Amino acid sequence: MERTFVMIKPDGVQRCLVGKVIQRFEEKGFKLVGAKLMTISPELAGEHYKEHVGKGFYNSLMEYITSGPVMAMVLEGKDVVSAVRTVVGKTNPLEASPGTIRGDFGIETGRNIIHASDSVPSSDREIGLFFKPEELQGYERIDNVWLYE
Ligand code: D4T
Repeated sequence: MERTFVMIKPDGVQRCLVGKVIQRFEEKGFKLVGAKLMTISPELAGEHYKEHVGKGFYNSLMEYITSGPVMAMVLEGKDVVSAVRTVVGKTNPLEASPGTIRGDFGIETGRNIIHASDSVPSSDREIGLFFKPEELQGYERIDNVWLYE
């Protein structure tokens, strides 16, 4: 089954949105297979966001993402990469639809609460950056037969 990497950013942790955000994914039907509260090192931040090196917002993005603890997670489910991006909403929270996490909880792109992988190759790379294989749990949700046809 497909997996994706999701991270509640320092603003989401500071604003006590961790529970609400995880609840949305759980209620949607996605399975939480890994989770940890951690502070990202500058090295890990640089690796994670290496595609943005040289962009105008890069330095402020590095400062923001390393400024406090984040909640890193791995979710599993059918088409979970694109489905989670839909639940998360557009990068700019003011453009994100109501009902999405960014649309409901945020205002600015530089404080947009949450990250989610944008493709299967990205999710593989990001899960590998943040989690060791033994930190991911294999189990079956008890409601699995009611989530999947
Ligand atoms: P992430 O990667 O955090 O899930 O965000 P997105 O996938 O939705 O958006 P992105 O890769 O284009 O941007 C990564 C990260 O940089 C911040 N950012 C982005 C910013 O501060 N100013 C900007 O103009 C842009 C485009 C927000 C998310």
